[in-house]
Amino acid sequence: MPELTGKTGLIVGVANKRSIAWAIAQAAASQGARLALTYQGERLEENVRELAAGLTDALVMPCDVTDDAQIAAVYRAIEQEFGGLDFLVHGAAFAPRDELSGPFVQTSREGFRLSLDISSYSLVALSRGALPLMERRGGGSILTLTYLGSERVFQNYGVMGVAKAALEACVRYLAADLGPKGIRVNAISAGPIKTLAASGIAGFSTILQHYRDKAPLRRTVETAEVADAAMFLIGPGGRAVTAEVLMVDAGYHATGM
Ligand code: NAD
Ligand code: 0WE
Repeated sequence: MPELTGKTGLIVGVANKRSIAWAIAQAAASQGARLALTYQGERLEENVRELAAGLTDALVMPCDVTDDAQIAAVYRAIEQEFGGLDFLVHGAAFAPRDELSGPFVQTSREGFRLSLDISSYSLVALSRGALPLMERRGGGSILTLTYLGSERVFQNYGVMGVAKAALEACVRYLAADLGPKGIRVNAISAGPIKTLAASGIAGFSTILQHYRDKAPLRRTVETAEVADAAMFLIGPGGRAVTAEVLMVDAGYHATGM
C-alpha cells in the first residue's frame, strides 16, 4: 500500500508546475495522500486550479500567509472537508526585489519585516493553525524549504539568508514545542533550481553552473529529487526524525576549496 494512504496534507507555496511545492504535492498524491493546495492571490489562482485538477479530490483555497484571516479560513475548510490533518508543507518565501539586489547593509526596516513575515513567521502561524487538526490525528509532520544562504553568505541572497536562518531556528523551536504531541518539524535545504522564485534572481544560470562544477555529484538537483526526500521526512521512514535540516544539494554544502 502507498505510504500516505488515508493521510491528508496542506501544501502552501505552489505557484506553477516548476514549484518545489508542486513536486512534493505530486509525490504525496502518488503515495495516496489527499491534499489541500493554497495559492497566493488571484494572479496564481488559475495556475493552481489547473494543476490541482490533475489530483484526486484536492481542495484549493487562497492563502496569503501575511493574513491571519486567510490562514484561519484555510484551516476551517480543512476541518470541514478532511476532519483532521497529517502533514503541512511550507514553501512560501519572498523578499522585495531591490532588497536582494542591493548591499545587505542597505536593507530597509520594512523590507526586513516583510521578508521575515512571509518567509519565516508564516511557518509558526501555519503550524499553530495545524496543531488542533494534527492533535486529532494523534500527531503529524511539518516540512519547510530552506537554502544554504542561511549559513553562508551568497551575493544577492541578502535578507533572504537572514529569513532562512530565522526559519531554521523556528524549525527547531517548533520541533521542541510540538514533539510531545507527536508532531515532527523538519526542513529540506535544497540546491538551486530554476523555479519562478529563482527566475527573479540576476545571474541564476551562473549559480547553477557553479554547483555543477563544484558539488560532489557534479550536478544540480531536480524538484522531483527534493520531493523524494520530502516523502522520507513526511512518511513513516522519517518517524524518528525531527528538528532536522536535511541537505538535498548534491553535496555542495560540504565543499571548501
Ligand atoms: P516558487 O516561486 O515556485 O515558490 C515560492 C512560493 O512562495 C510561490 O508559490 C509564492 O506564491 C509563495 N509566496 C510568496 N509570498 C507569499 C505570500 N505572501 N503568501 C503565500 N505564498 C507566498 O519557487 P520555489 O523555488 O519552488 O520556492 C519554494 C521554496 O523553496 C521557497 O521557500 C524557497 O526559498 C525554497 N528554495 C528554493 C530553491 C531554489 O533554488 N528554487 C532552493 C532552496 C530553497
Ligand atoms: O529562496 C530563494 C529565492 C526566494 C526569492 C526570490 C525572489 C525573486 C523575485 C525571494 N524573493 C524574491 N523576490 C523577488 O522579487 N532561493 C533559494 C533561490 C535563490 O536565490 C538566490 C540563490 C538561490 C539558490 C540568490 C542568490 C544566490 C543564490
